[in-house]
Amino acid sequence: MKRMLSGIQPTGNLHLGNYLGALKRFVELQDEAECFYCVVDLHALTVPRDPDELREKTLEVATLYLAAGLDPKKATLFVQSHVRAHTEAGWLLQCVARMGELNRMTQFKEKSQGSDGVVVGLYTYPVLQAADIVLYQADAVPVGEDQKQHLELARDLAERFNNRYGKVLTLPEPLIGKIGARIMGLDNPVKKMSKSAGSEANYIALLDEPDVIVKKIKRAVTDSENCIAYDPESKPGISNLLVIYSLITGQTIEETVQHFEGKGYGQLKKEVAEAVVEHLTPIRERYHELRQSGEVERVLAEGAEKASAIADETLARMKEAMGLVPPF
Ligand code: AQP
Repeated sequence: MKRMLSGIQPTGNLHLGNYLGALKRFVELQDEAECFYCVVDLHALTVPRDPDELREKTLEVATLYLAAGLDPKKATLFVQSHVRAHTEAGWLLQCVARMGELNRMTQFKEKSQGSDGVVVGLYTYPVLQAADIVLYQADAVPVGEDQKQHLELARDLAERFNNRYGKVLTLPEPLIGKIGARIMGLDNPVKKMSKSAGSEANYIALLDEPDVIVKKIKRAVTDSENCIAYDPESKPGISNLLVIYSLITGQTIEETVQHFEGKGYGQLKKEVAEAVVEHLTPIRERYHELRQSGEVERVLAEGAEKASAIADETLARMKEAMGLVPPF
């Protein structure tokens, strides 16, 4: 059975892009593979955060994992900072990674925008991400398109480690959906939907109330042609709505386009909003039930124990291969 690892940062409101590009797929994969899913709270520290908000958001993401359908009997759910091996393995891989390859990371360039004020962790976090993955000897990592470059780095680091110190680490493959790997911002459909987008009109949060969802989709930027067709290059807004509808309803893009043939943009927006509201309502309701129950903390404690057992074993093998002296 293949092993998968992935994570989501507790950096803001989890949105439909995170759901369709990652979380929904996490749920599907739990029946096919041995899955480890974490809330990557250490990654969130790469940008200054209010400590209370970080605590709150970490539990929020973990609760959304459960509310969206992840089952702790099938998948191991944990918080990254609860498994100490991550930071240690991160250091070991920093001693394998090269400045040149980190300089090429486009996410760092975008998020730092050349400023001297960014923290060192933002620069080195792709290496910590590589450590997250190799510790579990993951064969595959389900992510959205934006993480592809980081995944390539993780694979390169694992390969370099193995070439230098002997075969210890599994080389991970990115698992990127053919469609939905890049849900675009509603207010700006040429850029990806993002938690850190300036405006809330950019995204549909998984916990948005139905009236908010309807309003945001109604205001989504489209074009002036009034012709429904799937063409991400020339019709990014309409194509984005079609992708959302198709992933939520389980129809192909072709079936979706056919369904909307001859209809206007108003009808498209209405039906997309209805489908999204119908899909997200049970998740939002379950989320609120779970947050009151204390169940999440229990699941995370159990998950950290299971994850640590595997991560500690790989870490010991890495240390031994590198020439560190036991006890590990
Ligand atoms: N727009 C998107 N479409 C499809 N997948 C997406 N993902 C993120 N945005 C989209 C996928 O969601 C997973 C978790 O992402 P993350 O929280 O670790 O960080 P991110 O990729 O940086 O997400 P955001 O929303 O853009 O957060 P901020 O604004 O904080 O940087 C990943 O698998 C990601 O690919």
